[in-house]
Amino acid sequence: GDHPSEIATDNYHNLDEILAYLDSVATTYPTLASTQSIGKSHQNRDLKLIKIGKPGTNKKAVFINGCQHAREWLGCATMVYIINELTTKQSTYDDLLTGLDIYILPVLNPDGYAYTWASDRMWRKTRSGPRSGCYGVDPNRNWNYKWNVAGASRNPCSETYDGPSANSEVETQAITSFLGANNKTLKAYFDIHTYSEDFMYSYGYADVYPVDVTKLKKVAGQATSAVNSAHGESFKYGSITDVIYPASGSSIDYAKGLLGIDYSYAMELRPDENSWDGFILPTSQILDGASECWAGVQLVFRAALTD
Ligand code: ING
Ligand code: ZN
Repeated sequence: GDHPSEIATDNYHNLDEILAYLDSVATTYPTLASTQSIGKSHQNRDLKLIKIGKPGTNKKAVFINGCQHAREWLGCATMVYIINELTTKQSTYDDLLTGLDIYILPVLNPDGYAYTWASDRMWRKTRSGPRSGCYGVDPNRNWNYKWNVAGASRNPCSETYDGPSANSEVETQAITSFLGANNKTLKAYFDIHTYSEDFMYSYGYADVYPVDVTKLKKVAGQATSAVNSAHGESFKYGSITDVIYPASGSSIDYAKGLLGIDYSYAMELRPDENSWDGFILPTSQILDGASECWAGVQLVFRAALTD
């Protein structure tokens, strides 16, 4: 396009395109956005994030990532959508840009994401290994809080293999370091997955709840209403254990349980749970899928801002 940071928000993009887009946004909006590599993947790809916000002091921070699981392409596409919204419609989001530093990591699992473009569209895990002849660890079972407690496998060939040890994956290590270093300012953490249309909070390791579950549940309910109002979908909300299944070692349990980040949520985007090939969402649904997600995320960001 004739604008240096243009990207088609109604299409999927490979890793190189997404990472180049982040740099082009930082170049186009130098006082608003900057990129940073917070580490390297197992295969030496950058874990590149973008920070978006107006200059200021004592700002709160929020963090959101997509594509912890490689095949969940709508998650990465939604990060691109959000970055485009925040940078091209700055007056619409003036409160968020003024009050918050917004950290967006579009592709948490770049090796897996590249593999879904090159070799296997349905790949989920990282690409470390092989162990017992199989590659990859489920990064969302590998975080170092209540690791290997429930809904995770010790089998390296399983889709939910939790790794040889807690925090074994370099990707998990890099993000753990980044979140830990910013823990004082971080007020919200979001992990975006697909699919089955859910808005979830901790915990996933057992049928127990954070001490502030009343607030988490209230804000989740408001955010879910915002999501469903956007395009008439029927997202449900509740704890991971209650809404889907027990799953320990997840990033939101880590963000909530170990770091104590107030508003830690995960979403499962479109389509609903009755779809059988929901990871392969037609491009015609990207904009609606991304914009309804953003409606819910924004509600939480504003709750974090005004809390
Ligand atoms: N679902 C998520 C998974 O890792 C999830 C659900 C989200 C569990 C957040 C725990 C925390 O299994 C998919 N589809 O990946
Ligand atoms: Zn997932």
